[in-house]
Amino acid sequence: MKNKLLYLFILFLIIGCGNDTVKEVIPVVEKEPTPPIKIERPEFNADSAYLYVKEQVDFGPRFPNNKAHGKCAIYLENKLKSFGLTTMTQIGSATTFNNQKITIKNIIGEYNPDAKKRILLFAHWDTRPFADQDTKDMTKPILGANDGASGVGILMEVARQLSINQPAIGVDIIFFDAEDYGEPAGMNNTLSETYCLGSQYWAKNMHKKDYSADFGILLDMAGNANAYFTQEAISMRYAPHIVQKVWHYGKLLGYGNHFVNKSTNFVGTDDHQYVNEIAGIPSIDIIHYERASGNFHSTWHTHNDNMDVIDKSTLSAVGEVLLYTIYQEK
Ligand code: AHN
Ligand code: ZN
Repeated sequence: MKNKLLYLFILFLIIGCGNDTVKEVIPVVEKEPTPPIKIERPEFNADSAYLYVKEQVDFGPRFPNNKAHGKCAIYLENKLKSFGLTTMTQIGSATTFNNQKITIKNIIGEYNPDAKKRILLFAHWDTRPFADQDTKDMTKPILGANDGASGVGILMEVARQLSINQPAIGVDIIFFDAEDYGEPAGMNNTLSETYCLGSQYWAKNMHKKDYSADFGILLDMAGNANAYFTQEAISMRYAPHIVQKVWHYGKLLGYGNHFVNKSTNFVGTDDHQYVNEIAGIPSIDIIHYERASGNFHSTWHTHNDNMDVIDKSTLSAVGEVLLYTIYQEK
């Protein structure tokens, strides 16, 4: 009885109140927070990548026909072989812009040589025989820690990881020679063809008859701190879908600060141009863009391109994105 009265009283209260005080009660359902996308981060050891960069730099400047170049070529092939890749050194010849006859050594490693579906990873391993962007000792050769050794060091650690965690596809790694024996700027307008002599040689004389890969990724000057990789023009012309895919993975892994949504037009060329145009493999270039100058890294073609430039967190970012890309392919 007492309860009934209470109900009536409450009912009376509700009816008696105006619309402005009685609010429709919407049940609040606690919304589940959207779970963060779970990304399986591939294993990549920046310390070993750094060591592979340093071991190259420790040989000294490495340009065609010099002694350190010969020693480093053996080191690179042996290292790839030690990770279980099928290796070879492709020997070729070329004439440089200043009429030097050079022997080209392209170092090649195949992972899963019988797999039909393949991707190609590449970087140049030679270093510039002069320091034309420096203000002193311009005729002396540079160490090329970033311009040369960085891309190779990252790919070497990628190769080591592939031997531990096997991918579903085949992966080819090529360290191109004689990328950086090109003519200094301002001499003539056929300048760009004097660069990338190793990749031009390979594209015209592939190491296997009818060699093909689904796509290619070039690393060049990808080891400095705060690296800023833009979507570069040659990559966007020939392989925009690969740029989009790799940059998307970069963001997924939390490296949107490196893999930025900005397109740029670099001055000059790079090895991927010939892999695209002669070998017909859609290929992209992961290369740092210097915002202050709109050019390459500030130490480019100077004696400051030494181990001080190399940053382990950049090596990790690039290496993880590459491995993630490989493991996503089926
Ligand atoms: C030119 O300067 C024409 N190309 C630059 C390509 C390059 C040099 N990448 C690294 N070093
Ligand atoms: Zn260079």
